Amino acid sequence: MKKGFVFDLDGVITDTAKFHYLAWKDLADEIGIEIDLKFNEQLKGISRMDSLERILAYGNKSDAFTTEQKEALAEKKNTHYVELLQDLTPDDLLPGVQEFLNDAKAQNVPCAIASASKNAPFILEKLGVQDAFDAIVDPATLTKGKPDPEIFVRAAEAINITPAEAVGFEDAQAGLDGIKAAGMYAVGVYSGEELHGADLIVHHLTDISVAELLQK
Ligand code: B16
Ligand code: MG
Repeated sequence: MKKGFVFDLDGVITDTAKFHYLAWKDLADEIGIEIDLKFNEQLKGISRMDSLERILAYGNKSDAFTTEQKEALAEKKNTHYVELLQDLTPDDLLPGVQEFLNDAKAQNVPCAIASASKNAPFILEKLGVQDAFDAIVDPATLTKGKPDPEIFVRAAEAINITPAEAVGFEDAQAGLDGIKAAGMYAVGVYSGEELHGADLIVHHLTDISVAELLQK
């Protein structure tokens, strides 16, 4: 019997991966590194600085910048990314999300966000669903990023349930690995890339109900 839900944001609640990609691609172009959509899959669920490090390693430029320069590059990408987020509206919620969250609220099932994004509160506000969540883990307070289970354990704690009592939702392999390592029931949200180790795979939240998941 499950008692609460823990959601990843990008790829589960909304698709911000396309904006991350545009902003990273622009920055990578500027420093002479060519990235494509296939490479972008590796950045899903990975923190901003770790994403930058992966791009630099991909272009054999890991040692070409100082820490300060890397911070400035990450900041520049984020400024562009936040510009791209300005036009987000509730229409950008992925299919079934609004209905699922309404249902959870109606049944008093607590919901938390476990996203690597420091922009999560702003994105949820733009989508008009900030009140649907009882907690948002602040990724700045974490010692390790996904696939470490820390963010998921902290999310369960924040809604006063144990990881074993939680259902976690993720679209990225790093996140799914974290959910399983935390000891939660894992729902993989399929977005075109193969996912391994999920207890259940769905295409959209329309494929499952709150009542059904609480029985798991
Ligand atoms: P920010 P999630 C992740 O969101 C994205 O998938 C990943 O591409 C991004 O680098 C990370 O957030 C950090 O985002 O730069 O906004 O802090 O999938 O964990 O919801
Ligand atoms: Mg994600």
